[in-house]
Amino acid sequence: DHMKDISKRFEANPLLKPADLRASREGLQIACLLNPGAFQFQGRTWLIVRVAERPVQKDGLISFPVLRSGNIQIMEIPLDDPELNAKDPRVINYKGNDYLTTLSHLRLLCSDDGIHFYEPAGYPLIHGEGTLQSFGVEDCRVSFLDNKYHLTFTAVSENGVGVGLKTTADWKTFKSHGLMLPPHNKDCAIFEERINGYYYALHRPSSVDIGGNYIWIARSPDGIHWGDHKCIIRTRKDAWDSARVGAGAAPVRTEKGWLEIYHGANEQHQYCLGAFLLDLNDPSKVLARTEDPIMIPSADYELSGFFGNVVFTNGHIVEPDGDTLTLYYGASDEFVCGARFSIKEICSLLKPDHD
Ligand code: MAN
Repeated sequence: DHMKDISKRFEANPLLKPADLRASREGLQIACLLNPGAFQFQGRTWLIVRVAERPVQKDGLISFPVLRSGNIQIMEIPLDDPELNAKDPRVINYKGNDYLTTLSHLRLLCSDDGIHFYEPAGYPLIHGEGTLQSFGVEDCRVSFLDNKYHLTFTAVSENGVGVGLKTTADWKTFKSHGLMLPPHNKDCAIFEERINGYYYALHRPSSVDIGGNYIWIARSPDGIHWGDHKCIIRTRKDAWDSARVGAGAAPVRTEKGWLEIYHGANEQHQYCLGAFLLDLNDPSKVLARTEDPIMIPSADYELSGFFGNVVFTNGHIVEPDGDTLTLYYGASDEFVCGARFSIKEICSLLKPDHD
């Protein structure tokens, strides 16, 4: 196997596990703590983690929470019900309808050293709101531009999986901009600079028939209305990213182009990380892409957990040296972890794209 993992995992991994935080309500327990967005605010490093909760499970039943008018409704289904399919720990199908086994909200954590995170007092939890978020909010990317933090996150409901947008300047009051991109779409990251006057975003629509789980780019004159969609990164046959690809956090500006860290999964649902480079002046042009992954699940907390064999990122910090990328990631869909990369080293592995 020639594939090389170039990450330096934190010795303190996992940084956070479900037992480290308290459930948001009585009767629920935290099943997974995962996929954090990352940002800097008031001189500290912050994570906005996805907290996935479910009721304590009873013998012979599967139970899961759903939001209805701001209240939690618990659904309970006998495990031997012939109309139940509960093979995937993340999603179930009952009577032809899909549900999530857990309900996610977003929670803020902060730290002085980027390693030890705690819950600061006085910041709200971000719960799903309304009929387009009744199955929760997940996997938030945070982009800072126009003196505001832009939060793009997965909004899940019986209507589908879409991209929600909120903005905030103080992390205490939020402006909701509703659904930025309709279902089926997720893994959306807004660039942290305008390019030739336009806002840009990476996103990942999915198609059940022709097409697949590919990364697209869109642009917007105002950061609210998006168009000019282009498909830029596709899955590669027989490769580590053969089944799905999706953007991580906002791309990093380098001399050679916009560097994006992305996740790719294969048919066996193994999730690795890779990178690609976009033209600085026209980011819909792909210049290069890594052939092999730059990070592969290998630590025990990445191999087994709620959904094993997964490293997934949607948050990072570029350190003041300009080369160290501190990447925060979800391991096994259960833990929050950290790893460091050299941006130069990632760039040295990029190969011109001939897709
Ligand atoms: C997939 C997984 C789940 C997630 C749903 C909805 O099934 O990533 O963890 O809850 O999509 O986004």
